[in-house]
Amino acid sequence: MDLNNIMNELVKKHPGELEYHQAVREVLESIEEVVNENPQFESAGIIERLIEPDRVLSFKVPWMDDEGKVHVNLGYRVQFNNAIGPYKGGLRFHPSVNLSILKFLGFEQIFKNALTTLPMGGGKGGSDFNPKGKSDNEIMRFCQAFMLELYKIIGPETDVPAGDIGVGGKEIGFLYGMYKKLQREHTGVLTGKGLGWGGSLIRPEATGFGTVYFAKEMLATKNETFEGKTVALSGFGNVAWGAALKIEEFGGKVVTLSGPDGYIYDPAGITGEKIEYMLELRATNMDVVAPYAEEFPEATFYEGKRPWEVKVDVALPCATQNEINEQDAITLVENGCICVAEAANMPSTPEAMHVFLNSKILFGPAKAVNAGGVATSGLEMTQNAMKLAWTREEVDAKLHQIMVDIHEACVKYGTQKDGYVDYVRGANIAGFMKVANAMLDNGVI
Ligand code: NDP
Ligand code: 2IT
Repeated sequence: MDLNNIMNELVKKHPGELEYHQAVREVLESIEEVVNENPQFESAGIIERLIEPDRVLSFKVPWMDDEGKVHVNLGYRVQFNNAIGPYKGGLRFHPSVNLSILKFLGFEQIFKNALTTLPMGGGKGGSDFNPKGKSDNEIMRFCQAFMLELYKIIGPETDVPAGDIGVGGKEIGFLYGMYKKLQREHTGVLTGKGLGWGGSLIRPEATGFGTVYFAKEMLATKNETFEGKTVALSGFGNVAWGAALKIEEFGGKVVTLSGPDGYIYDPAGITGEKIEYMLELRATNMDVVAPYAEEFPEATFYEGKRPWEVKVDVALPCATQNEINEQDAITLVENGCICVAEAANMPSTPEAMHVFLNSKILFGPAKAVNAGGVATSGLEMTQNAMKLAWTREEVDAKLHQIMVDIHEACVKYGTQKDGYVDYVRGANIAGFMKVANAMLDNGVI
């Protein structure tokens, strides 16, 4: 495989799509060796077919605000690869959303979903709609307008969207309502649904819980646990919330969270009611964490900064892509951080990732670490198909087992000669082999 040539061609075809190039390059670097060992992949054009989405739907979303003014946003769905199951992946509503970001997310999703062991292909969608400061009625009208286009290409056996940044239970409810009206069917076409209309227990907590289950396995390889460890979290959304709950249960102490305005350092620990306060803060739709320090005076707010300067044992980025740069990574390592597990998608820049890998600390990449979210979406699809609901304990036990299995797959494919586990390589190779073999079996399509 000629990696540089493939990358040059990709960049030429899709100039300026930097996040997409970044995600593809990372995977190709990891799998180069196994591709070279398997000439059947090369002759079947597996790499060239894998790095280009099957199709992209792009549409405009006109909607009316509470004052009667009309706005036009852009909407997308990237159906990347369905070799092992229906397209599956979240919807992101954030002003930064563009095709490059959705293609990077859709591409990552292919391998992440393969790692879950469940039959799901990869996809992603979203809009540059900014939920910040919008009323519930405005969000409802936007979601309805978005679904008026999206419904044409999704379905419970075709493509099953879910939440991501800016899309939680409320938005899924509005989207589902419109889909149901248009298609006149009540099926598992979206995941992250409310418990009363087809949702699964544990789905809201799943990404955060799964992250901590995975990090626990990583720590165990060094005979370590969360007990007594300090943990830095970024973000203050759904994923950060679930992670904080589970870290508290495992005896760790979360000392930071962050938003676009800066970060909070709470040396007393973000526990109990403070974790619930995080959700309240998020629900205000105002994109700020500063009020936390007013509510809990033992905490300090650092404006415009990121939490990676705080001395901690474990770091779990839970906000967004490229939120840890090279200098942040150096600071974390110099401060004695022993484990970084990516709950957000692609939160470390390539330079930061190299710092972590070169210093041989435990480093878990997003597609393995945060796979618990989509895995539980897969469990929601199973429950919908069976038309029954599992208990909290049943779903949690399945999620836990899936994370243990993903960890094992990473160790199997990522252990180096010196015994160091390169989880990036492990996750990329394990996910790739499954998808590539399915593509081979299905012929050139
Ligand atoms: P939420 O919208 O609930 O929270 C996202 C958090 O990140 C918010 O605090 C948000 O603040 C912050 N954030 C977003 N963009 C930026 C930015 N540019 N700079 C600083 N902070 C930012 O989303 P989730 O918790 O669902 O998602 C968090 C991460 O986890 C994302 O990377 C997502 O892709 C990933 N993920 C989510 C899964 C899920 O099931 N929800 C599953 C797997 C991964 P604000 O909105 O104010 O900018
Ligand atoms: O990035 C992700 O894996 C998600 N946002 C969850 C996707 C899903 O379909 O549950």
